[in-house]
Amino acid sequence: MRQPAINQLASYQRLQQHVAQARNWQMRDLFTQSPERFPAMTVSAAGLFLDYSKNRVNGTTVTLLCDLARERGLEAQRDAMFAGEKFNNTEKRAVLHTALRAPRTLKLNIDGQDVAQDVHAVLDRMAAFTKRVHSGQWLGYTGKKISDIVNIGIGGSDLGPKMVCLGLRMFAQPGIRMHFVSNVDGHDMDATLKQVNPETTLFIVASKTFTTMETMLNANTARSWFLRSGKEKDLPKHFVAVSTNTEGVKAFGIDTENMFPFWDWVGGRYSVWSAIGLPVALAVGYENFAAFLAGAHAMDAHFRTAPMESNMPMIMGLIGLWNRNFLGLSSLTIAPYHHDLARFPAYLQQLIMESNGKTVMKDGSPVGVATCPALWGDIGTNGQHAYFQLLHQGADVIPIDFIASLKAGHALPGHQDALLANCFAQAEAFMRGKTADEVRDDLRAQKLSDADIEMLVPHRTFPGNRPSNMILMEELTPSALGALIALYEHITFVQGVLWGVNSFDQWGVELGKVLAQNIQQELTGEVMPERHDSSTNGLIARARAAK
Ligand code: G6Q
Repeated sequence: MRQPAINQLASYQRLQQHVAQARNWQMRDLFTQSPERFPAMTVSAAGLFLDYSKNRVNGTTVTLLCDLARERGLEAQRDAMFAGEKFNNTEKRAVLHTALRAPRTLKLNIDGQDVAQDVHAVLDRMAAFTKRVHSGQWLGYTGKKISDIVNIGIGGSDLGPKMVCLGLRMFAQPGIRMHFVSNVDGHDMDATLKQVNPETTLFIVASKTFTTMETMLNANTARSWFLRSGKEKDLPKHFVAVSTNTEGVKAFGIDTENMFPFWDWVGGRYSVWSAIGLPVALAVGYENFAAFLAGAHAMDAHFRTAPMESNMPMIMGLIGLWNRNFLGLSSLTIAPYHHDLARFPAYLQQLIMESNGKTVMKDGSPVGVATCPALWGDIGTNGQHAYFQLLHQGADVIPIDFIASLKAGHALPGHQDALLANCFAQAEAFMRGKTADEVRDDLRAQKLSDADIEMLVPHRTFPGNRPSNMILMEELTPSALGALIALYEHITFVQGVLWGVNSFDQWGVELGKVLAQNIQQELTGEVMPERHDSSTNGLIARARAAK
Protein backbone atom coordinates (compact mmCIF):
# COMPACT_ATOMS: atom_id res chain seq x y z
CA MET A 1 0.00 0.00 0.00
CA ARG A 2 2.93 2.37 0.56
CA GLN A 3 3.35 4.56 -2.46
CA PRO A 4 5.35 7.67 -3.21
CA ALA A 5 3.71 11.08 -3.13
CA ILE A 6 2.59 12.08 -6.62
CA ASN A 7 5.25 14.78 -6.93
CA GLN A 8 7.96 12.14 -6.51
CA LEU A 9 6.94 10.40 -9.72
CA ALA A 10 9.15 10.90 -12.78
CA SER A 11 6.15 11.70 -14.95
CA TYR A 12 5.05 14.41 -12.51
CA GLN A 13 8.43 16.03 -12.80
CA ARG A 14 8.20 15.93 -16.58
CA LEU A 15 4.89 17.74 -16.32
CA GLN A 16 6.53 20.37 -14.13
CA GLN A 17 9.01 21.07 -16.90
CA HIS A 18 6.22 21.09 -19.47
CA VAL A 19 4.13 23.60 -17.53
CA ALA A 20 6.97 26.10 -17.63
CA GLN A 21 6.13 26.57 -21.34
CA ALA A 22 2.42 25.89 -21.05
CA ARG A 23 1.96 28.80 -18.66
CA ASN A 24 2.68 31.16 -21.52
CA TRP A 25 0.20 29.64 -23.96
CA GLN A 26 -2.84 31.58 -25.05
CA MET A 27 -5.73 29.31 -25.95
CA ARG A 28 -6.82 31.59 -28.80
CA ASP A 29 -3.41 30.95 -30.39
CA LEU A 30 -3.70 27.20 -29.84
CA PHE A 31 -6.99 27.26 -31.75
CA THR A 32 -5.49 29.28 -34.60
CA GLN A 33 -2.46 27.00 -34.82
CA SER A 34 -4.47 23.79 -34.86
CA PRO A 35 -7.74 23.65 -36.81
CA GLU A 36 -8.04 20.03 -35.69
CA ARG A 37 -8.15 21.00 -32.04
CA PHE A 38 -11.91 20.45 -31.62
CA PRO A 39 -12.11 16.96 -33.16
CA ALA A 40 -8.90 15.98 -31.39
CA MET A 41 -10.16 17.08 -28.00
CA THR A 42 -13.68 15.73 -27.91
CA VAL A 43 -14.90 12.41 -26.51
CA SER A 44 -18.29 10.67 -26.55
CA ALA A 45 -19.42 8.16 -23.96
CA ALA A 46 -22.70 6.77 -22.61
CA GLY A 47 -24.76 9.43 -24.39
CA LEU A 48 -22.55 12.32 -23.26
CA PHE A 49 -20.24 14.44 -25.36
CA LEU A 50 -17.22 16.22 -23.89
CA ASP A 51 -15.33 19.09 -25.51
CA TYR A 52 -12.17 19.74 -23.50
CA SER A 53 -10.45 21.81 -26.17
CA LYS A 54 -10.93 25.04 -24.20
CA ASN A 55 -8.30 24.04 -21.66
CA ARG A 56 -4.71 25.19 -21.45
CA VAL A 57 -3.40 21.89 -22.78
CA ASN A 58 -2.01 20.52 -26.02
CA GLY A 59 -1.50 16.97 -27.24
CA THR A 60 1.78 16.66 -25.32
CA THR A 61 0.11 17.73 -22.10
CA VAL A 62 -2.49 15.00 -22.49
CA THR A 63 0.19 12.40 -23.24
CA LEU A 64 2.24 13.42 -20.20
CA LEU A 65 -0.86 13.36 -17.98
CA CYS A 66 -1.67 9.86 -19.22
CA ASP A 67 1.94 8.84 -18.43
CA LEU A 68 1.38 10.10 -14.90
CA ALA A 69 -1.84 8.08 -14.56
CA ARG A 70 -0.05 4.97 -15.85
CA GLU A 71 2.90 5.46 -13.52
CA ARG A 72 0.41 5.71 -10.65
CA GLY A 73 -1.27 2.46 -11.76
CA LEU A 74 -4.66 4.08 -12.33
CA GLU A 75 -6.04 1.31 -14.52
CA ALA A 76 -5.07 -1.44 -12.09
CA GLN A 77 -6.61 0.50 -9.20
CA ARG A 78 -9.81 1.04 -11.18
CA ASP A 79 -10.00 -2.70 -11.82
CA ALA A 80 -9.39 -3.39 -8.13
CA MET A 81 -12.29 -1.14 -7.14
CA PHE A 82 -14.68 -2.81 -9.60
CA ALA A 83 -13.52 -6.23 -8.40
CA GLY A 84 -14.52 -5.42 -4.82
CA GLU A 85 -11.13 -5.05 -3.15
CA LYS A 86 -11.23 -3.29 0.23
CA PHE A 87 -10.40 -0.01 -1.42
CA ASN A 88 -11.63 2.08 1.53
CA ASN A 89 -8.72 1.14 3.78
CA THR A 90 -9.52 3.22 6.88
CA GLU A 91 -12.94 1.60 7.19
CA LYS A 92 -11.82 -1.74 5.70
CA ARG A 93 -14.64 -1.72 3.16
CA ALA A 94 -15.06 -2.51 -0.49
CA VAL A 95 -16.32 0.32 -2.72
CA LEU A 96 -19.02 -1.09 -4.94
CA HIS A 97 -21.53 1.56 -5.94
CA THR A 98 -20.85 0.36 -9.49
CA ALA A 99 -22.36 -3.03 -8.57
CA LEU A 100 -25.64 -1.28 -7.68
CA ARG A 101 -26.22 -0.47 -11.35
CA ALA A 102 -24.78 -3.64 -12.86
CA PRO A 103 -27.02 -6.25 -14.52
CA ARG A 104 -28.23 -9.37 -12.71
CA THR A 105 -25.60 -11.39 -14.54
CA LEU A 106 -22.73 -9.72 -12.64
CA LYS A 107 -20.60 -12.35 -10.93
CA LEU A 108 -19.21 -10.82 -7.76
CA ASN A 109 -18.82 -12.38 -4.38
CA ILE A 110 -17.77 -10.20 -1.45
CA ASP A 111 -17.09 -11.91 1.88
CA GLY A 112 -19.50 -14.68 0.91
CA GLN A 113 -22.18 -12.28 -0.33
CA ASP A 114 -23.52 -12.75 -3.86
CA VAL A 115 -23.64 -9.03 -4.61
CA ALA A 116 -25.80 -9.09 -7.76
CA GLN A 117 -28.38 -11.35 -6.18
CA ASP A 118 -28.74 -9.12 -3.11
CA VAL A 119 -28.77 -5.91 -5.14
CA HIS A 120 -31.47 -7.15 -7.49
CA ALA A 121 -33.58 -8.62 -4.68
CA VAL A 122 -33.80 -5.10 -3.19
CA LEU A 123 -34.39 -3.50 -6.59
CA ASP A 124 -37.26 -5.95 -7.17
CA ARG A 125 -38.77 -4.99 -3.82
CA MET A 126 -38.40 -1.30 -4.68
CA ALA A 127 -40.15 -1.92 -8.01
CA ALA A 128 -43.03 -3.78 -6.35
CA PHE A 129 -43.39 -1.15 -3.61
CA THR A 130 -43.35 1.70 -6.10
CA LYS A 131 -46.06 0.00 -8.12
CA ARG A 132 -48.23 -0.49 -5.04
CA VAL A 133 -47.95 3.16 -4.07
CA HIS A 134 -48.68 4.41 -7.58
CA SER A 135 -51.57 2.04 -8.22
CA GLY A 136 -53.20 2.80 -4.90
CA GLN A 137 -52.76 -0.72 -3.52
CA TRP A 138 -50.73 0.84 -0.72
CA LEU A 139 -53.12 3.07 1.18
CA GLY A 140 -52.88 5.34 4.19
CA TYR A 141 -54.60 4.46 7.48
CA THR A 142 -57.94 5.98 6.47
CA GLY A 143 -57.93 4.18 3.11
CA LYS A 144 -56.70 7.11 1.02
CA LYS A 145 -54.01 7.02 -1.68
CA ILE A 146 -50.56 8.38 -0.88
CA SER A 147 -50.13 11.85 -2.38
CA ASP A 148 -47.03 13.15 -0.55
CA ILE A 149 -43.71 11.50 0.14
CA VAL A 150 -41.34 13.00 2.69
CA ASN A 151 -37.76 11.76 2.60
CA ILE A 152 -36.02 12.31 5.92
CA GLY A 153 -32.25 12.00 5.57
CA ILE A 154 -29.14 14.16 5.36
CA GLY A 155 -25.88 14.29 3.39
CA GLY A 156 -25.64 11.24 1.17
CA SER A 157 -29.12 10.16 2.25
CA ASP A 158 -30.63 13.41 0.94
CA LEU A 159 -28.54 15.20 -1.69
CA GLY A 160 -28.68 12.48 -4.35
CA PRO A 161 -32.42 11.69 -4.34
CA LYS A 162 -33.29 15.38 -3.98
CA MET A 163 -31.09 16.41 -6.90
CA VAL A 164 -32.30 13.56 -9.13
CA CYS A 165 -36.01 14.09 -8.35
CA LEU A 166 -35.64 17.69 -9.49
CA GLY A 167 -33.42 16.71 -12.43
CA LEU A 168 -36.04 14.24 -13.69
CA ARG A 169 -39.02 16.50 -12.97
CA MET A 170 -40.23 16.09 -16.56
CA PHE A 171 -40.70 12.36 -15.91
CA ALA A 172 -42.65 12.79 -12.66
CA GLN A 173 -45.63 10.56 -11.90
CA PRO A 174 -48.84 12.52 -11.64
CA GLY A 175 -50.39 12.78 -8.21
CA ILE A 176 -47.21 12.41 -6.13
CA ARG A 177 -45.51 15.37 -4.47
CA MET A 178 -41.98 14.93 -3.15
CA HIS A 179 -40.56 16.64 -0.08
CA PHE A 180 -37.09 16.40 1.46
CA VAL A 181 -36.32 17.23 5.07
CA SER A 182 -32.68 17.16 6.06
CA ASN A 183 -31.80 20.01 8.37
CA VAL A 184 -31.89 19.69 12.15
CA ASP A 185 -33.24 23.25 12.04
CA GLY A 186 -36.91 22.71 12.83
CA HIS A 187 -37.92 25.28 10.23
CA ASP A 188 -37.25 22.61 7.61
CA MET A 189 -39.60 20.02 9.11
CA ASP A 190 -42.12 22.64 10.21
CA ALA A 191 -42.48 24.05 6.70
CA THR A 192 -42.95 20.56 5.26
CA LEU A 193 -45.47 19.32 7.81
CA LYS A 194 -47.60 22.39 7.10
CA GLN A 195 -47.97 21.22 3.50
CA VAL A 196 -48.97 17.60 4.08
CA ASN A 197 -51.82 15.55 5.51
CA PRO A 198 -51.04 12.56 7.78
CA GLU A 199 -53.67 10.44 6.03
CA THR A 200 -51.94 10.67 2.66
CA THR A 201 -48.26 11.08 3.56
CA LEU A 202 -45.55 8.46 3.43
CA PHE A 203 -42.31 9.14 5.32
CA ILE A 204 -39.09 7.50 4.18
CA VAL A 205 -36.53 7.52 6.96
CA ALA A 206 -33.25 7.24 5.05
CA SER A 207 -30.08 6.70 7.02
CA LYS A 208 -27.27 4.29 6.35
CA THR A 209 -26.33 4.14 10.03
CA PHE A 210 -29.76 4.98 11.47
CA THR A 211 -27.95 6.92 14.19
CA THR A 212 -27.46 10.31 12.52
CA MET A 213 -28.67 12.91 14.99
CA GLU A 214 -30.46 15.17 12.52
CA THR A 215 -32.33 12.33 10.85
CA MET A 216 -33.32 10.64 14.09
CA LEU A 217 -34.63 13.92 15.54
CA ASN A 218 -36.56 14.71 12.36
CA ALA A 219 -37.95 11.16 12.18
CA ASN A 220 -39.10 11.33 15.79
CA THR A 221 -40.73 14.70 15.16
CA ALA A 222 -42.54 13.28 12.12
CA ARG A 223 -43.65 10.28 14.16
CA SER A 224 -45.06 12.46 16.98
CA TRP A 225 -46.81 14.65 14.41
CA PHE A 226 -48.35 11.59 12.78
CA LEU A 227 -49.50 10.19 16.13
CA ARG A 228 -51.53 13.35 16.72
CA SER A 229 -53.92 11.92 14.08
CA GLY A 230 -53.09 8.25 13.54
CA LYS A 231 -52.45 5.45 16.03
CA GLU A 232 -49.31 3.37 16.71
CA LYS A 233 -50.83 0.50 14.70
CA ASP A 234 -51.12 2.83 11.67
CA LEU A 235 -47.41 3.68 11.61
CA PRO A 236 -46.39 0.86 9.20
CA LYS A 237 -48.62 2.37 6.49
CA HIS A 238 -46.84 5.72 6.77
CA PHE A 239 -43.20 5.01 7.71
CA VAL A 240 -40.67 3.00 5.74
CA ALA A 241 -36.91 2.91 6.24
CA VAL A 242 -33.83 2.72 4.06
CA SER A 243 -30.79 1.63 6.01
CA THR A 244 -27.98 -0.86 6.63
CA ASN A 245 -28.92 -1.02 10.34
CA THR A 246 -31.78 -3.50 10.87
CA GLU A 247 -31.61 -3.26 14.67
CA GLY A 248 -31.78 0.53 14.59
CA VAL A 249 -34.79 0.44 12.27
CA LYS A 250 -36.57 -2.04 14.59
CA ALA A 251 -35.77 0.06 17.64
CA PHE A 252 -37.34 3.11 15.97
CA GLY A 253 -40.52 1.08 15.52
CA ILE A 254 -40.48 0.54 11.77
CA ASP A 255 -41.46 -2.95 10.67
CA THR A 256 -38.43 -4.53 8.99
CA GLU A 257 -40.88 -5.74 6.32
CA ASN A 258 -40.92 -2.09 5.31
CA MET A 259 -37.17 -1.66 5.40
CA PHE A 260 -35.13 -1.45 2.20
CA PRO A 261 -31.56 -2.48 2.97
CA PHE A 262 -28.22 -1.64 1.46
CA TRP A 263 -24.69 -2.51 2.47
CA ASP A 264 -21.59 -1.06 4.10
CA TRP A 265 -19.74 -1.14 0.75
CA VAL A 266 -21.99 1.69 -0.46
CA GLY A 267 -20.66 5.08 0.65
CA GLY A 268 -23.31 7.66 1.60
CA ARG A 269 -22.42 10.06 -1.23
CA TYR A 270 -22.39 7.16 -3.71
CA SER A 271 -25.72 5.72 -2.56
CA VAL A 272 -28.37 7.22 -4.85
CA TRP A 273 -28.20 4.00 -6.89
CA SER A 274 -29.18 1.91 -3.87
CA ALA A 275 -32.44 1.90 -1.91
CA ILE A 276 -31.52 5.49 -1.01
CA GLY A 277 -32.87 6.14 -4.53
CA LEU A 278 -36.35 4.96 -3.47
CA PRO A 279 -37.72 8.54 -3.59
CA VAL A 280 -36.53 8.72 -7.21
CA ALA A 281 -38.38 5.52 -8.12
CA LEU A 282 -41.49 6.85 -6.37
CA ALA A 283 -41.20 10.23 -8.08
CA VAL A 284 -40.60 9.07 -11.66
CA GLY A 285 -41.63 5.40 -11.69
CA TYR A 286 -39.45 2.33 -11.44
CA GLU A 287 -38.85 2.07 -15.21
CA ASN A 288 -37.24 5.47 -15.22
CA PHE A 289 -35.19 4.61 -12.14
CA ALA A 290 -33.97 1.49 -13.98
CA ALA A 291 -33.02 3.66 -16.99
CA PHE A 292 -31.12 5.96 -14.61
CA LEU A 293 -29.14 2.96 -13.32
CA ALA A 294 -28.53 1.76 -16.89
CA GLY A 295 -27.11 5.17 -17.88
CA ALA A 296 -24.64 5.00 -15.02
CA HIS A 297 -23.74 1.43 -15.95
CA ALA A 298 -22.99 2.53 -19.52
CA MET A 299 -20.54 5.11 -18.11
CA ASP A 300 -18.99 2.40 -15.90
CA ALA A 301 -18.47 0.21 -18.96
CA HIS A 302 -16.81 3.10 -20.79
CA PHE A 303 -14.60 3.90 -17.78
CA ARG A 304 -13.52 0.26 -17.53
CA THR A 305 -12.76 -0.34 -21.17
CA ALA A 306 -12.01 2.86 -23.12
CA PRO A 307 -8.35 3.62 -23.78
CA MET A 308 -7.06 6.30 -21.44
CA GLU A 309 -6.68 8.96 -24.15
CA SER A 310 -10.38 8.68 -25.03
CA ASN A 311 -11.69 7.79 -21.59
CA MET A 312 -13.98 10.63 -20.53
CA PRO A 313 -13.62 10.34 -16.73
CA MET A 314 -9.87 9.84 -17.03
CA ILE A 315 -9.38 12.80 -19.32
CA MET A 316 -11.53 15.09 -17.19
CA GLY A 317 -9.87 13.86 -14.00
CA LEU A 318 -6.41 14.46 -15.45
CA ILE A 319 -7.24 17.91 -16.76
CA GLY A 320 -8.71 18.82 -13.37
CA LEU A 321 -5.45 17.71 -11.80
CA TRP A 322 -3.46 19.74 -14.34
CA ASN A 323 -5.50 22.84 -13.48
CA ARG A 324 -5.09 22.27 -9.76
CA ASN A 325 -1.49 21.12 -9.42
CA PHE A 326 0.28 22.62 -12.40
CA LEU A 327 -1.66 25.80 -13.14
CA GLY A 328 -2.39 26.33 -9.42
CA LEU A 329 -6.14 26.92 -9.82
CA SER A 330 -7.83 26.33 -6.49
CA SER A 331 -11.52 26.46 -7.31
CA LEU A 332 -13.92 24.90 -9.83
CA THR A 333 -17.29 26.22 -10.97
CA ILE A 334 -20.09 23.94 -12.14
CA ALA A 335 -22.45 25.71 -14.52
CA PRO A 336 -25.41 23.58 -15.59
CA TYR A 337 -27.35 25.27 -18.39
CA HIS A 338 -30.48 23.32 -17.52
CA HIS A 339 -32.86 24.67 -14.94
CA ASP A 340 -33.68 21.21 -13.58
CA LEU A 341 -30.02 20.62 -12.69
CA ALA A 342 -30.20 23.38 -10.10
CA ARG A 343 -29.18 21.00 -7.32
CA PHE A 344 -26.33 19.42 -9.28
CA PRO A 345 -23.56 21.76 -8.00
CA ALA A 346 -24.60 21.09 -4.39
CA TYR A 347 -24.59 17.36 -5.09
CA LEU A 348 -21.09 17.56 -6.58
CA GLN A 349 -19.88 19.63 -3.66
CA GLN A 350 -20.46 16.65 -1.43
CA LEU A 351 -19.33 14.03 -3.91
CA ILE A 352 -16.04 15.69 -4.76
CA MET A 353 -15.11 17.71 -1.70
CA GLU A 354 -16.06 15.03 0.83
CA SER A 355 -14.18 12.44 -1.21
CA ASN A 356 -10.98 14.30 -1.98
CA GLY A 357 -10.85 17.15 0.55
CA LYS A 358 -7.89 15.45 2.24
CA THR A 359 -4.19 16.01 2.73
CA VAL A 360 -2.88 12.59 3.67
CA MET A 361 -2.45 9.53 1.53
CA LYS A 362 -3.94 6.14 2.31
CA ASP A 363 -0.90 5.22 4.40
CA GLY A 364 -1.15 8.44 6.43
CA SER A 365 1.78 10.22 4.80
CA PRO A 366 1.32 13.71 3.32
CA VAL A 367 -0.06 13.99 -0.22
CA GLY A 368 2.66 16.54 -0.95
CA VAL A 369 0.65 18.70 -3.36
CA ALA A 370 -2.66 20.57 -3.29
CA THR A 371 -5.75 18.37 -3.58
CA CYS A 372 -9.44 18.95 -4.19
CA PRO A 373 -10.39 22.44 -5.41
CA ALA A 374 -13.25 24.27 -3.74
CA LEU A 375 -16.30 23.63 -5.85
CA TRP A 376 -19.34 25.85 -6.31
CA GLY A 377 -21.82 27.00 -8.92
CA ASP A 378 -25.37 27.58 -9.99
CA ILE A 379 -27.52 27.29 -13.08
CA GLY A 380 -27.04 29.33 -16.24
CA THR A 381 -28.11 31.83 -17.25
CA ASN A 382 -28.75 33.07 -13.69
CA GLY A 383 -25.09 32.86 -12.69
CA GLN A 384 -24.17 35.15 -15.60
CA HIS A 385 -26.04 37.98 -13.91
CA ALA A 386 -24.27 37.38 -10.62
CA TYR A 387 -20.78 35.96 -10.13
CA PHE A 388 -19.70 35.52 -13.76
CA GLN A 389 -18.18 39.00 -13.49
CA LEU A 390 -15.51 37.52 -11.22
CA LEU A 391 -15.02 34.57 -13.56
CA HIS A 392 -14.37 36.95 -16.48
CA GLN A 393 -12.30 39.66 -14.84
CA GLY A 394 -11.57 38.62 -11.24
CA ALA A 395 -8.06 38.14 -9.89
CA ASP A 396 -8.38 34.35 -9.74
CA VAL A 397 -8.68 32.11 -12.75
CA ILE A 398 -11.48 29.63 -12.06
CA PRO A 399 -12.11 26.73 -14.45
CA ILE A 400 -15.72 26.04 -15.39
CA ASP A 401 -17.59 22.88 -16.29
CA PHE A 402 -20.51 23.81 -18.55
CA ILE A 403 -23.26 21.21 -18.78
CA ALA A 404 -26.11 21.51 -21.26
CA SER A 405 -28.70 19.43 -23.05
CA LEU A 406 -29.25 20.00 -26.75
CA LYS A 407 -32.98 19.42 -26.63
CA ALA A 408 -35.39 20.88 -24.13
CA GLY A 409 -38.06 18.95 -22.30
CA HIS A 410 -40.58 21.72 -23.02
CA ALA A 411 -41.97 23.18 -26.24
CA LEU A 412 -41.79 26.90 -25.43
CA PRO A 413 -40.43 28.65 -28.53
CA GLY A 414 -37.16 30.58 -28.43
CA HIS A 415 -35.94 29.55 -25.00
CA GLN A 416 -33.66 26.65 -25.85
CA ASP A 417 -31.71 28.53 -28.55
CA ALA A 418 -31.31 31.49 -26.19
CA LEU A 419 -30.05 29.18 -23.44
CA LEU A 420 -27.52 27.34 -25.62
CA ALA A 421 -26.36 30.57 -27.26
CA ASN A 422 -25.52 31.96 -23.83
CA CYS A 423 -23.77 28.79 -22.76
CA PHE A 424 -21.55 28.55 -25.86
CA ALA A 425 -20.90 32.31 -25.91
CA GLN A 426 -19.69 32.30 -22.31
CA ALA A 427 -17.31 29.42 -22.96
CA GLU A 428 -15.99 31.21 -26.05
CA ALA A 429 -15.50 34.47 -24.15
CA PHE A 430 -13.67 32.78 -21.28
CA MET A 431 -11.32 31.22 -23.80
CA ARG A 432 -10.75 34.21 -26.15
CA GLY A 433 -11.06 37.16 -23.84
CA LYS A 434 -10.96 40.55 -25.50
CA THR A 435 -7.75 42.46 -26.21
CA ALA A 436 -7.32 46.22 -25.76
CA ASP A 437 -7.19 46.64 -29.55
CA GLU A 438 -10.43 44.73 -29.99
CA VAL A 439 -12.06 46.96 -27.38
CA ARG A 440 -10.77 50.09 -29.17
CA ASP A 441 -12.14 48.88 -32.51
CA ASP A 442 -15.54 48.22 -30.97
CA LEU A 443 -15.71 51.58 -29.26
CA ARG A 444 -14.56 53.46 -32.34
CA ALA A 445 -17.35 51.78 -34.29
CA GLN A 446 -19.71 53.18 -31.67
CA LYS A 447 -18.24 56.65 -32.37
CA LEU A 448 -16.90 57.30 -28.86
CA SER A 449 -14.31 60.03 -28.42
CA ASP A 450 -10.66 59.00 -28.11
CA ALA A 451 -10.59 60.18 -24.50
CA ASP A 452 -13.62 58.09 -23.57
CA ILE A 453 -12.20 55.09 -25.40
CA GLU A 454 -8.90 55.23 -23.50
CA MET A 455 -10.76 55.65 -20.21
CA LEU A 456 -12.84 52.53 -20.94
CA VAL A 457 -10.19 50.25 -22.43
CA PRO A 458 -8.81 48.81 -19.15
CA HIS A 459 -12.34 48.15 -17.86
CA ARG A 460 -13.58 46.48 -21.02
CA THR A 461 -10.54 44.31 -21.67
CA PHE A 462 -10.86 40.62 -20.79
CA PRO A 463 -7.77 38.50 -20.15
CA GLY A 464 -9.43 35.30 -21.45
CA ASN A 465 -7.36 32.12 -21.44
CA ARG A 466 -9.75 30.83 -18.78
CA PRO A 467 -10.26 27.06 -19.02
CA SER A 468 -13.60 25.29 -19.37
CA ASN A 469 -15.08 21.92 -20.27
CA MET A 470 -18.33 21.58 -22.17
CA ILE A 471 -20.47 18.51 -21.47
CA LEU A 472 -23.44 18.03 -23.76
CA MET A 473 -26.27 15.52 -23.68
CA GLU A 474 -29.07 15.07 -26.19
CA GLU A 475 -31.73 15.59 -23.56
CA LEU A 476 -31.91 15.40 -19.77
CA THR A 477 -33.28 11.85 -19.57
CA PRO A 478 -32.94 9.35 -16.69
CA SER A 479 -30.18 7.58 -18.59
CA ALA A 480 -28.25 10.79 -19.38
CA LEU A 481 -28.45 11.94 -15.76
CA GLY A 482 -27.24 8.53 -14.57
CA ALA A 483 -24.26 8.76 -16.94
CA LEU A 484 -23.49 12.33 -15.86
CA ILE A 485 -23.37 11.47 -12.16
CA ALA A 486 -21.29 8.36 -12.81
CA LEU A 487 -18.91 10.50 -14.89
CA TYR A 488 -18.22 12.75 -11.92
CA GLU A 489 -17.94 9.78 -9.54
CA HIS A 490 -15.20 8.37 -11.73
CA ILE A 491 -13.46 11.74 -12.15
CA THR A 492 -13.35 11.87 -8.35
CA PHE A 493 -11.91 8.37 -8.27
CA VAL A 494 -9.23 9.19 -10.85
CA GLN A 495 -8.06 12.23 -8.91
CA GLY A 496 -8.19 10.38 -5.59
CA VAL A 497 -5.98 7.62 -7.00
CA LEU A 498 -3.51 10.13 -8.43
CA TRP A 499 -3.22 12.02 -5.16
CA GLY A 500 -3.15 8.70 -3.29
CA VAL A 501 -5.97 9.65 -0.88
CA ASN A 502 -8.80 7.45 0.34
CA SER A 503 -11.75 9.02 -1.50
CA PHE A 504 -14.24 6.87 0.38
CA ASP A 505 -13.92 7.84 4.04
CA GLN A 506 -15.05 11.11 5.64
CA TRP A 507 -13.51 11.61 9.07
CA GLY A 508 -14.30 15.31 8.93
CA VAL A 509 -18.01 14.49 8.71
CA GLU A 510 -17.71 11.95 11.52
CA LEU A 511 -16.17 14.66 13.69
CA GLY A 512 -19.19 16.88 13.04
CA LYS A 513 -21.47 14.08 14.24
CA VAL A 514 -19.99 14.21 17.79
CA LEU A 515 -18.88 17.82 18.16
CA ALA A 516 -22.26 19.32 18.99
CA GLN A 517 -23.27 16.71 21.55
CA ASN A 518 -21.62 18.34 24.58
CA ILE A 519 -22.78 21.83 23.74
CA GLN A 520 -26.32 20.61 23.19
CA GLN A 521 -26.36 19.33 26.79
CA GLU A 522 -24.98 22.65 27.94
CA LEU A 523 -27.69 24.54 26.11
CA THR A 524 -30.43 22.52 27.76
CA GLY A 525 -28.75 21.69 31.12
CA GLU A 526 -29.05 23.30 34.53
CA VAL A 527 -25.47 24.38 34.98
CA MET A 528 -23.80 27.06 32.94
CA PRO A 529 -20.50 25.53 31.81
CA GLU A 530 -17.33 27.60 31.78
CA ARG A 531 -15.06 25.07 30.17
CA HIS A 532 -14.75 26.45 26.64
CA ASP A 533 -12.91 29.49 25.33
CA SER A 534 -14.49 32.83 26.18
CA SER A 535 -16.15 33.11 22.77
CA THR A 536 -17.89 29.73 22.96
CA ASN A 537 -18.89 30.29 26.60
CA GLY A 538 -20.29 33.70 25.67
CA LEU A 539 -22.31 32.33 22.76
CA ILE A 540 -23.76 29.52 24.89
CA ALA A 541 -24.73 32.08 27.55
CA ARG A 542 -26.53 34.22 24.98
CA ALA A 543 -28.45 31.22 23.62
CA ARG A 544 -29.48 30.17 27.14
CA ALA A 545 -30.58 33.69 27.99
CA ALA A 546 -32.75 33.82 24.87
CA LYS A 547 -34.82 30.78 25.90
C1 G6Q B 1 -21.52 10.55 2.89
C2 G6Q B 1 -21.32 10.88 4.27
C3 G6Q B 1 -22.45 11.62 4.92
C4 G6Q B 1 -23.65 10.75 5.24
C5 G6Q B 1 -24.58 11.51 6.16
C6 G6Q B 1 -25.80 10.71 6.53
O1 G6Q B 1 -20.74 9.94 2.20
O2 G6Q B 1 -20.96 9.76 4.98
O3 G6Q B 1 -22.88 12.71 4.17
O4 G6Q B 1 -24.32 10.37 4.08
O5 G6Q B 1 -23.86 11.88 7.31
O6 G6Q B 1 -25.46 9.51 7.16
P1 G6Q B 1 -26.53 8.40 7.40
O7 G6Q B 1 -27.07 7.94 6.08
O8 G6Q B 1 -25.84 7.31 8.14
O9 G6Q B 1 -27.64 9.02 8.21
